[in-house]
Amino acid sequence: MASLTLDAINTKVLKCEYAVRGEIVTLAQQLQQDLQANPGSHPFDEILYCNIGNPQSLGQQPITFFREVLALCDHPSILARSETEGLFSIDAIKRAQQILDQIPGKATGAYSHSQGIKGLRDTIAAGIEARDKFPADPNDIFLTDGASPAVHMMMQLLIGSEKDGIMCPIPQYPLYSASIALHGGTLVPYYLDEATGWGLEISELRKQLQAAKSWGINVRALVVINPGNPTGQVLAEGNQREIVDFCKEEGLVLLADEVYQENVYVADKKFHSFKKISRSMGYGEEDISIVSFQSVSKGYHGECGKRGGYMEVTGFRPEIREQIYKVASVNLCSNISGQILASLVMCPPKVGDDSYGSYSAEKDAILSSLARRAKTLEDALNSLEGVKCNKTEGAMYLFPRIHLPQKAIKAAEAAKTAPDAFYCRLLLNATGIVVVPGSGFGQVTGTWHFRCTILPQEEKIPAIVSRLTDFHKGFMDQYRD
Ligand code: DCS
Repeated sequence: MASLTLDAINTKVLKCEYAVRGEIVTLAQQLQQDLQANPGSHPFDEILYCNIGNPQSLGQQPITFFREVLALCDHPSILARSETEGLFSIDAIKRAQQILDQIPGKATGAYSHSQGIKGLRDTIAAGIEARDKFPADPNDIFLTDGASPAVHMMMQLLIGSEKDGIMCPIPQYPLYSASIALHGGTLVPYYLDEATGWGLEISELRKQLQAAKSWGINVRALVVINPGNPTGQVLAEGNQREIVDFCKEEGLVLLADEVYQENVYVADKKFHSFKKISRSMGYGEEDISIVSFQSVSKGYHGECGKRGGYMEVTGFRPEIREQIYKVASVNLCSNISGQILASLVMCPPKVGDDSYGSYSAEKDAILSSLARRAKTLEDALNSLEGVKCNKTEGAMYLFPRIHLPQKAIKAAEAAKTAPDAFYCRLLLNATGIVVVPGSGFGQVTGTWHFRCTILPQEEKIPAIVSRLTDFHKGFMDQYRD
């Protein structure tokens, strides 16, 4: 046996947990192998992965325009062929040419500037300006391999020891708890209020900040995920203003996770970036530090595997910016396909462009289908005994609360597992549906939840609803107190 033992490795790695790909998913993979080897070996014929926000793995098709541009950039010799004009849309050809002209040597196989290709950052800044109606500076953009490395980079910058605290919502997307653990900081929780649709109360922020200070924690930043993961709420503008004021007064960096900015499904809510809100309040660079995270993985495009994203970093002193640049440069640069996609996401075809019709039809079909799926699943969950599910206003998830009977909680204890994990495991074994226990995201002690994505293709939703309903009825019949 090799000599390295668990007690010799970094304890921060041992402490770090990431439930979205945790034990329930490992079990699902085993069941899938069983099904392949022995069809009919389980009471279902396929595994339905509702555990991860990975739309294309469940059949969502990529946006044609985006892939045309990517293909042309990656194999520019196609641009010289006479038949290309018949095969690709005119604006995709034009955009690919423009992008290639912005890349030194027209080489997508070369390293770029550590913040990303300047021309692409110009496009992204223009896209942010068009979205927010406030100026954006291409030098504030750091292109990254998805939002995850950007979050890690900021944690690396902000956390020196366990005395450094980062305020995070509970429930939260476990990238935050995991990266705080990996960097050895302290997660300072603030609880979202389930009873008010996962409301974010400033009084709760104040209370938790004071508590952390009293333990000697230096709180450096506040994470806000808007639209929320796993909770699906979209913040009201007034609430965002209060959050901006809170960060400004307390001198906290506002880490604004805005990766679901395109995923809003309700007419009475709109996405507003925190930078726009703060600028509209008259605050400038000197008043507040904001980092906005964006990704190509989410929205209507769902290009998770391409690993593209950026952070827009505003309100930092030049000497801190240099340090961020240094950290970015240690990674050399993010991948070029992801960089190109980030520029396309922030600057898609416009009215009058050749691709506009197909682009907007594809986008609208995906977003309106997601909204219908969310509503159908939410209604189904709310019809179950002891289940209460807030509305999915945005993002890609439902996070229902399950009131588990004492008998089920005792059975979970006997099985040495958390009650919500117990429920999720039985659900998987009975139906093939993979969801993530609420404990992976954090929840008020004594309450139990699970997270289910709204991503399975629409024609699969009725089967999911009926399997889930049958399972839940059976579960309650077995465990009702
Ligand atoms: N921020 C939030 C709120 C996310 O939900 C995710 C991914 C990320 C950042 C990071 O994504 P990228 O690195 O791909 O840009 N969401 C995970 C989830 O909950 N399910 O799938 C992945």
